[in-house]
Amino acid sequence: MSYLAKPNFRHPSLPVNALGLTHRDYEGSISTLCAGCGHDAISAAIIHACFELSLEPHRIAKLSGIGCSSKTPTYMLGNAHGFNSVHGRMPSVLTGANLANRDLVYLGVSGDGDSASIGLGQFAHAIRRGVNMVYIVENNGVYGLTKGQFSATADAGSKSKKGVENLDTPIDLIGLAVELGASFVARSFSGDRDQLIPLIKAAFEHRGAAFIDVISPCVTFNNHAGSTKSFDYVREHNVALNTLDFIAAKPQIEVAYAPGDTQAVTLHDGSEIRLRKLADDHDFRDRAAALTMLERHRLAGEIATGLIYLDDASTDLHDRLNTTKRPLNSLDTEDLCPGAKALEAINAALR
Ligand SMILES: Cc1ncc(C[n+]2csc(CCOP(=O)(O)OP(=O)(O)O)c2C)c(N)n1
Ligand code: SF4
Ligand SMILES: [Mg+2]
Repeated sequence: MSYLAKPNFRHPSLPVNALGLTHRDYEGSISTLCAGCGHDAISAAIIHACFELSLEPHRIAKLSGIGCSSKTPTYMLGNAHGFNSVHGRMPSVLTGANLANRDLVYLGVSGDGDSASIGLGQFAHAIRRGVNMVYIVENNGVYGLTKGQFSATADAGSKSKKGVENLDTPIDLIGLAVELGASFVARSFSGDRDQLIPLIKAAFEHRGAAFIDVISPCVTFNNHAGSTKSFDYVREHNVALNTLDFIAAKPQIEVAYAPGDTQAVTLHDGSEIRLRKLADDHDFRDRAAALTMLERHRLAGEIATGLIYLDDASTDLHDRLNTTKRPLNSLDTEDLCPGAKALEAINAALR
């Protein structure tokens, strides 16, 4: 059996969101991942973010590739649309689905092997095209599902469980996403729920390619001394750039935030994120500064987390292609065949 259904019973007084749904309505099957895997904490954060945003589960499309990380959509959002694609091919499947039906909320879940190794080209083109999606990489530096080989995000000098040193230069998906034109770029840690949940919520309300790299330790193959993706290493080297609170446009949801030295950013649906800068010098609207900042922390052996880059006036693939505002399955003959007069006008314009 590849999945275990969760029992339906629930506490009668569980809190409900604006849709009258409980947290349980956003859960999926019981996880079959190793106990303590970082990926399960990310699933919990996604579930919580969707519950708090009152997203209608049937309006969410969750897509993934292959890997332990790509299995996780089964463990969340059981009432959403799901597509478990081929290894590294999630971005093109998501792009096609998004073009066909822009009314759904797209969540791409991937791994560092899935996106930085076999799927690197797919990752690059979905990001640079500005596909409206939340793209989450659950980054553990290894191929967990196939028993712990180094992935392309493993740091040079990082040691495998058997003591072998990785000699290759790592790919930093965050730097790459900024370079490629992602309009929302953030990094977080599966062990930091307070930082991760508001980032996921803000990413859902952003229009354009929102990318979140989440360091997610693999407790079975990459959580030892010498690994730079272990729980201990990430806790010791984590430099948070900012703290965030997400303020939903919908009045039913209240979020506490510390007034004072915060900076408010309005997202596309009218929601706000409020950021308190922790590192004095990081301006998340400055693309060039984001790249310099990443390099500075990399050289110091630190992992910069938080909102790294945001273009709050971003566009998405539909804006760029000037596509119809309606899902393709709602178009009828009249829309698709506007008649001889319209055809004559098009032909005249081409003469
Ligand atoms: C075309 C193809 N090549 C190779 C594989 C074998 N394979 C399955 S999962 C995987 C790597 C998964 O690593 P990652 O995306 O980092 O996910 P994790 O298990 O670490 O969460 C590989 C190489 C495959 N399934 N399909
Ligand atoms: S092998 Fe690693 S990545 Fe896969 S479920 Fe276990 S701990 Fe998680
Ligand atoms: Mg991995």
